[in-house]
Amino acid sequence: MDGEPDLYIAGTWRHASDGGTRDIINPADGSVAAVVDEATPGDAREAVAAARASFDDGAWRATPIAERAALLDRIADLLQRDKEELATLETRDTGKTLAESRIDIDDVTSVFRYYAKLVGADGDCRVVDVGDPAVISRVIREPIGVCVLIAPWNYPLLQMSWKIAPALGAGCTMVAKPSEVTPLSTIAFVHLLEEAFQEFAVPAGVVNLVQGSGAVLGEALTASADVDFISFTGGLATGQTISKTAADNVTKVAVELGGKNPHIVFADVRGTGDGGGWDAAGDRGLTGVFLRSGQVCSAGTRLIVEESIADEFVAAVAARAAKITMGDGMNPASETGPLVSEQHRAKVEAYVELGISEGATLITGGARPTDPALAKGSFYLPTIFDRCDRSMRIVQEETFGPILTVERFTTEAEAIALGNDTEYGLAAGVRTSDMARGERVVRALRHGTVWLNDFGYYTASAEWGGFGKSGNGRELGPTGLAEYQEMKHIWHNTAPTAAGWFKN
Ligand code: TXE
Repeated sequence: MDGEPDLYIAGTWRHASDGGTRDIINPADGSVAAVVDEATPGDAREAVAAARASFDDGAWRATPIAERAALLDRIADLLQRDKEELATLETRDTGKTLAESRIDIDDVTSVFRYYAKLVGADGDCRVVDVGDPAVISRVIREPIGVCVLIAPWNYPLLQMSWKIAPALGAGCTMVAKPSEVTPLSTIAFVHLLEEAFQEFAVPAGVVNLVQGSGAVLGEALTASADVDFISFTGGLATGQTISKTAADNVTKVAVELGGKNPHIVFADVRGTGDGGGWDAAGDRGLTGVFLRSGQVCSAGTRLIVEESIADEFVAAVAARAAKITMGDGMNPASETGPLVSEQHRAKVEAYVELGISEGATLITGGARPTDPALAKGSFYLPTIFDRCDRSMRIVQEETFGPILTVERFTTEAEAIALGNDTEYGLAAGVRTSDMARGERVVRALRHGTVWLNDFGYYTASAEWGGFGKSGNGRELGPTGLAEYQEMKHIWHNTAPTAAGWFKN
């Protein structure tokens, strides 16, 4: 960053081999937040080769599990020590508020703590009875090998931590590539890792870091026969490209590709029962989509409301949406920041134009803010479209911006059908005070996470991932570790005999 080398390959920091750099823009005011090295495909190939050599050397995967667990715990300690620095970088880079960035760093810490415990507790072995007392049969887990970890720009360090923590815990080696839009926190984090690695004498090449354009580096990272596993979080089109490329080498791929997440609200939220009532439902409907200006893969962008309360409910949410305080994430008064870039705002604006042309009713937002203090940033007002239906692209496609669409239903069956009528399937929310109905609906919804009378939460110990085109594979939880492991069945005959099948 800013003249210091930013690529970390085989345990050495270096500049890009062609001297290339990229300006990293602060989306709150359009200023240059930092200048970072931009890797070439050759640099990316070297990073993969370094990870391969380090894995094949065998020293890292032979490290005792307890030591790997202690390393993860140490990384968690250092994350807390450097929390303010990392959170500030995240805010400058993504535009999110400092309060959110601090929560992100706490969440990153929890991920490392969780995998420290899980890895340490994992016996790694299942004994199988094959019906012959002379045979010792066991199934063990081994690290999958060289991993390529590609992260997006909305939760740069958090998404990367969901990959690096289990990969390290499993004994893999890796090449990490953050989004070229938001590499700053990951660069700082790899410096932190280096400090922990020195304390634990981790061999060179276990973690390698390149940053730069995915389109330019993609092939070097995903078409290599030296790569055993690719974990990708990002857009659907990129996930499809990576999956196709990886297929040539039959490389395992796990992809998390976003969502178009329904938030179903039944009329009985008026009650005071378990549903938490009207205000909580409206508040979660608002926060579920406008937190981080909708740049969240699990954002509740489709509000599906029972017809009898729809007018009043939507009016209440819209009134609050219009009062959200936008501003620079470093200003404690800001409730939400800008979109991540000018290009992304242009995409969101195109979706708003589309919604209008498709005949949806714009009831709030639909424009840039007029406050001159926000003129240099890529801000966009919280926007709500009422009277939407499933034929509209704004209801089907991920806009990844502060756009809420409203659909209405009259029966439970209709609500379920609407909730499942998406090619995605990452997350969904259900609001009701009727717990029997709540249980029926959450079970009927085909989504990876379903919240009943809540919205947006996750925890390191529960799996995260999607049905349908939201992706395949899971992150977090025990499955998030298993993705980085191969299973090996060892059949040991302690009293060898000839098979005697062939007579001559
Ligand atoms: O994502 P990309 P973009 C969605 C959201 C957004 C859309 C596009 O709808 O509007 O995706 O965003 C790297 N080979 N999500 O264009 O391109 C890239 O450098 C290898 C959902 O920013 O998918 C970055 O590191 N890598 C999402 C990462 O892929 C490639 C979060 C993601 O970028 C590559 C963000 C290639 N050919 C956006 N091309 C979520 N699931 O949470 C790009 N990359």
